[in-house]
Amino acid sequence: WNELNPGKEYPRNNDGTIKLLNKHLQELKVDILYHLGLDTQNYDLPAIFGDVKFVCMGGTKYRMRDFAQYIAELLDLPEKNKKLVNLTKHSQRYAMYKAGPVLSVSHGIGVPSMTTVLQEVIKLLAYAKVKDPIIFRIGTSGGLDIPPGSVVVTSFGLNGNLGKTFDIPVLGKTRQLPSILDSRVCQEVHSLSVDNDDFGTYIGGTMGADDFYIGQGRLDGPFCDYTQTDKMTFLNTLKGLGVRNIEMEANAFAAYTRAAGIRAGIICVTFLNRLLGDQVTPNKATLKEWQKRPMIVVGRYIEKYFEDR
Ligand code: R2B
Ligand code: URA
Repeated sequence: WNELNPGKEYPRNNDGTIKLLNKHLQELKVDILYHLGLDTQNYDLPAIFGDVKFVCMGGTKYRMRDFAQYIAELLDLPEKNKKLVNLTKHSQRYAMYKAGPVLSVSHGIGVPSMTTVLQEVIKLLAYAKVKDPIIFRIGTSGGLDIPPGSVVVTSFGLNGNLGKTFDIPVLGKTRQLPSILDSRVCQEVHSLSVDNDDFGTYIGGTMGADDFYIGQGRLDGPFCDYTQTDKMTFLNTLKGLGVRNIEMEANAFAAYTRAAGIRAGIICVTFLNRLLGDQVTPNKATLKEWQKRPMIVVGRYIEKYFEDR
């Protein structure tokens, strides 16, 4: 398991609500969720968010608004005819939309931006007394040896040193948190890929890099002191480890959701095949179309969850 969560099971209360593994929180009269622009005193969090079952996170505000709109239509929710409001508008950092039981939250680029909002979302879910939630990341990535436009469902996260951990300095010492995702969620999401989709859906490891350029072995950044051969050796090593795509959050997302004991999945579209190049060349319309693919795949999972109940 790990040091932040030494137990062997998901930390849950008997009713399925989340147990926060931080006893210091009990000393707070009010907890301010600063980046969400919410707090436990001025907002009735159970009334506003208590019915949430799924949280979907992704890089941009626009994409996450589109996703909330898509879910409202898919589940035929009353929100489909309303203008969705950004529930974090007081913070101005991120965006969060609610479509019935689905929260759609932007997280920006990279680990620090993502983990900041993710941790406040985890506290929000606990304060709102949400039961057994599942958190998805729907994102974009560079693929390894699969056609651009493919979807990857992440089976494990990998860091830039090829370890299956998220490494974070805490009080001057680096902790290594395992980057493991719920394998059932991964398999179930993948099983909902459909034969007549016009894209392939793959299961594989995802490297979360701390940089878009040299951190992902690119040759087109402002600095580069390695060769094309070095790059290819590295990408082929990743491929040999079962890595299918590279983005900038997967290992930390897997580690923190696991530390909190919340089931999670990562579903990304690939914008290019990194074995063939570094530049993102498809036009804007194509990229926009491709970004819908993780939404379609996760939408199927959410739709099925409510159909089966
Ligand atoms: C994928 O795309 C972004 C960089 O372009 C980053 O947030 C990621 O993980
Ligand atoms: N996002 C990344 O982090 N890398 C890519 O190659 C494409 C999108």
